[in-house]
Amino acid sequence: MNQVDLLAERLDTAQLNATAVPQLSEPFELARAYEIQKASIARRYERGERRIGIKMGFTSRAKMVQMGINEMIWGRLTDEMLVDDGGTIDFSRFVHPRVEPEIAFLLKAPLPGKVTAVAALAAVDGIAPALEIIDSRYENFKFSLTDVVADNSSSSAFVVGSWSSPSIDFSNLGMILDINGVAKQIGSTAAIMGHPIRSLVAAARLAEAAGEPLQAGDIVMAGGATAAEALAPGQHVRLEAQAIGRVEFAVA
Ligand code: OOG
Ligand code: MG
Repeated sequence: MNQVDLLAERLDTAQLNATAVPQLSEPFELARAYEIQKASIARRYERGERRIGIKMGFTSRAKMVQMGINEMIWGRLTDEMLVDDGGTIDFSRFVHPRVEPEIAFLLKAPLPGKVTAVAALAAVDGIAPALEIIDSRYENFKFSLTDVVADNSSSSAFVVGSWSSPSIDFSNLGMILDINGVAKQIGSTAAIMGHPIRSLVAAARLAEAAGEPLQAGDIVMAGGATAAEALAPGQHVRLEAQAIGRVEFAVA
């Protein structure tokens, strides 16, 4: 097996078994990290999972500061990662999951390569409050830029609320991440690159550069607006977003 396939298998197995692995440590280029991500996701596709969109990471200062990484990243989302709004996740399926408040886009048209914010908005069918459950496969949730990219940018599950029309001004909507009735993080969609549409513009560029341009029907997660919060069994997690509603799940 070559190095890419070997590391892809290691990370995929860590995800399947919910057991942490050491950081990859060998230095390699960012492009190599994305190759490992692609090979690891290919293993999931071989098991019958289907790509349903992509997620953006480190699109807010709060996330960059929390994890010490200053570069935007992306990862693939599969149907298996999607949790019903109001559903329950099984804590034992994860290593050390965290949750963060996001906004999701649903596309009604392809979004190739370099597009303007106006063109990106025109391709959006709906926007929704969303919760991303991130779970690093690395010990102690510690990683370098290339480590996290190889690990599909910590993607593990996500919950999407009801879709609203993108004609709503979503540049600065208040967000409250509440766990067991306590507000843990308070933020705004403005924390996502000043306006979440910029995250979609970047997503279109990065997906195209990887040879997988965004398609109609794709979901794009814009990235956490605040720092992430650790999850534990017994929690009930809810995001209340101004004007576009709420989304929630429980941890068993
Ligand atoms: C990496 C994933 C970052 C976001 O929304 O910024 C991310 C991580 O923090 O583990 O999903
Ligand atoms: Mg995220």
